[in-house]
Amino acid sequence: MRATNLTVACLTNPLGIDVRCPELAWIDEDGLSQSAYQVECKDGAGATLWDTGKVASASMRIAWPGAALASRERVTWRVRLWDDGDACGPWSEFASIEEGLLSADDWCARWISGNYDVPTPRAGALGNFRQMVAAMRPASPDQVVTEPILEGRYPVDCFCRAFVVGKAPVRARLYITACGLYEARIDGEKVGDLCMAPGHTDYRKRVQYQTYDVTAALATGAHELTVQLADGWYRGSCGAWGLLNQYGTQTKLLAQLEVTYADGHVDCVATDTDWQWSGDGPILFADNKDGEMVDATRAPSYAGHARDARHDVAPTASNNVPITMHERFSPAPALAPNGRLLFDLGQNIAGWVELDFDAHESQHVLLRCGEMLDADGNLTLKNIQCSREGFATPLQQVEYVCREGHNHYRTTFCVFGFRYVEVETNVQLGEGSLTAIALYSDMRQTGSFECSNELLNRFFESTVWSTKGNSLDVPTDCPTRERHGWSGDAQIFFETLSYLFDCRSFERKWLHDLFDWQKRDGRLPQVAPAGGVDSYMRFLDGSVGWADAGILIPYRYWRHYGDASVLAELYDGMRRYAEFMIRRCGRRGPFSKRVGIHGEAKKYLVNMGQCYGEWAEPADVHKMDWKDTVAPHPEVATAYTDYVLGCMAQIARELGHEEDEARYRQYSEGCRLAYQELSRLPEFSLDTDRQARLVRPLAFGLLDPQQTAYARKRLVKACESYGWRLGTGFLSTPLILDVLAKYDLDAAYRLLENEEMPGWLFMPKMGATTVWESWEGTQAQGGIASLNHYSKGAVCAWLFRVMCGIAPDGERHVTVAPRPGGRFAYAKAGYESPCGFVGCGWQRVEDGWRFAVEVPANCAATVVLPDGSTREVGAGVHEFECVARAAREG
Ligand code: RAM
Repeated sequence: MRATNLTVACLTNPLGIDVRCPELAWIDEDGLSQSAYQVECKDGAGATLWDTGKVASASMRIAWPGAALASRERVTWRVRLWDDGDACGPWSEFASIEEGLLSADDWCARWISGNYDVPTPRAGALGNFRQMVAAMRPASPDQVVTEPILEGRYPVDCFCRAFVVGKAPVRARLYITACGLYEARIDGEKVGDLCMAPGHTDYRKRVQYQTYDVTAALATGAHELTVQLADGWYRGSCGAWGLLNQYGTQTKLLAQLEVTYADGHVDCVATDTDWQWSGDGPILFADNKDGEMVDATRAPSYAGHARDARHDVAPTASNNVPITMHERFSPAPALAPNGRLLFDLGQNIAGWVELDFDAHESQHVLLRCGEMLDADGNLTLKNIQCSREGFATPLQQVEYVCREGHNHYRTTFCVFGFRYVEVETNVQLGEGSLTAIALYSDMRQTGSFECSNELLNRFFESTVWSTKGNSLDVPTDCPTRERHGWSGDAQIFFETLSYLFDCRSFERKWLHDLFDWQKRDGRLPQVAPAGGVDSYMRFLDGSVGWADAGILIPYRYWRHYGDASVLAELYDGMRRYAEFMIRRCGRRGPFSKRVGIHGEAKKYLVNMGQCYGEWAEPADVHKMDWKDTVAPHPEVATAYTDYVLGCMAQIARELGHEEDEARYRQYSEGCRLAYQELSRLPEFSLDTDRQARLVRPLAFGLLDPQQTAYARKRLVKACESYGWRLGTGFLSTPLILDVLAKYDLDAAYRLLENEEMPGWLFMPKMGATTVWESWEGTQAQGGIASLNHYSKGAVCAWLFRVMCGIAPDGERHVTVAPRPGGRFAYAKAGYESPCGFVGCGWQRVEDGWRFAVEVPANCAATVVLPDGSTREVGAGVHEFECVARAAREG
């Protein structure tokens, strides 16, 4: 038996983390069960730092047993295992850990900026609004940009520092970050493969630095470290209206190159005012959303010097996977009806564009990226743009001026959401000259699914693609219009995400973004990191279903990964949010309508505070108007307060906070009582065709037995009367199949297999390659609707957990309870859990079903078959058959 996939704080061979006592974990291979392990850790010189010796244990992870790691410390470690027969396996390969700079004192570098004055913008929300209306960018998407440098925006800063390496170094590290986006090069070669660094945080509170191993780039001799610095999220456009200067006005850079020699001597090249600077490089304009203007005939002069800058936040490591380049698409161009070149990737992605071609100096290329074609077959950005007279964003365009000879362009400081690229140019661009590159946080894909319904397979793939397109250091709603870290979207999608990808470090980083925002009253936001949120939306911070992410994601993280450390890490903030929820109980606000419930129940009714409610049900089920976001939603808010505080009680119990547990339980139960009373009122009656109204209380167990029985029947009737289409909105769509499957599996499958709008399978039927924001596609919301919005893909968790029955429950154990049904001939799902691969597939046979279940080494599973029979099995592949009731004929 041997250990593979060695990880440190959920990362593989991390370089530059700041976890001083990281957890170590591995996966067992070749064997049934582990009886003991030994972990050995060595320092840089190969001397043993600690050795656990043979430890009789089946655990595949250990808390750091040694002394806390120090700044820059690099160690290697390996594992060997004993199996159930006490046979000792071979040592694993060595894995490594290297700490970054752990304290502010480790930085000798100084923050620097470009040497130009940036006027202080008008402060506050109104300032943002005016700025938005003042619209300093080019007008309509159809207008060719002619002005190279736009008012109020600055070209990319170019910094340069020459240095000499006297003798061959044994180790060289570049520690670097920015308020803005940086790209560093040594002697013209890009350092590392990270993109859009240093990533997205609220830079006023948290700045992430990266660590690069640049030893191989530094032979003895003269070198040049150059860095380009762009606006990025820091002062470039954020949110639907592209608000500027969300975190500051002056972009800044901090870099420290440490070159270590064999004798222990360290040379340090650090940012200071000696660094050369100029603003005359090839990138004249760069904005995350609007694109780039590049003049390839230009090269930076570095004629000036950097200026001293300040930033009072000590940089920290992100301890997260980086944003990197992934899939590449090189389609052949076609001629669009408007006479322009059109490249169709065949897949909607978020990413970059790369061009390779020959041209003469001053020829040009203008390309524009979008998700859809209009009725004539030409590219349109209508569905993703917010526009007003003379202003539209995102532009998602690149204007490129060629140099003589070969031209190579690749996006550096923006990201586009697109399937189509439209090009206007006077150069020859043929097949192979344009490549689109998907860009996303480098999470390992862990989930796969396949079944006999091709549309469902395509919907699943669309969900995977929407996940990729919306994982850019932050889980976003869409990669085009808003690009916000919406807390509601992340909350409803978390379970699906945790099957599809190893999202542990990614989500943990984002939870810090969420709590970075937290207000003194405990409120959590609708969007994190802060920034780009229009002022009229601010009242919706604290909305149930959205802000609840601060409790629901850590809760589900713990449940799914069996790792409670996330709870302990965030508990203070979670508790403050729970108290914020509790304070809304029994109170009324200015827009609260009277709800006629009395006595004890009244104390727990949540009829205060704005919230999104169910949000975005199909228009013929509930047409939203402005009142939906202004008035409280007592039904939704009371339900979520019960559910979230119920989760919080379990968390408090796990962490041993007994008083808290009792308090949250009391409020959770009180809310349930209030909900039952509310459901007896005519205006909140359970006699409704609104599916969400019935799904919610059934999912959260809010009703008394009589009400429950009624609601169950009524829900089936509601589905029936809506033609077995989905009538739920944002919050209940991920819950409806679970609710139905509990007592009427056929009903769940009928809804899943529905191909009409609104329905999941309607999207692939219409050719979608990513998940749409609206059931109606772009027909909804006045035509403004993203085609790359993962939230409706949250149903995929059901495919893993119920349809194929894979439900991780704690370390080294999984329950596998597949529930075949519908018109499916077969289905299979695989999930690379932190303990190894779990698979379950089923196939319809003559009089029932045949199942295959795969359990990873050193794990056990409880297999529950549809006939109710249960078996405990160990590692390996197991096959079962079971006679089933007659399946619904297709
Ligand atoms: C939309 C977003 C998001 C949702 C909010 C309330 O604009 O796209 O999906 O969470 O509104």
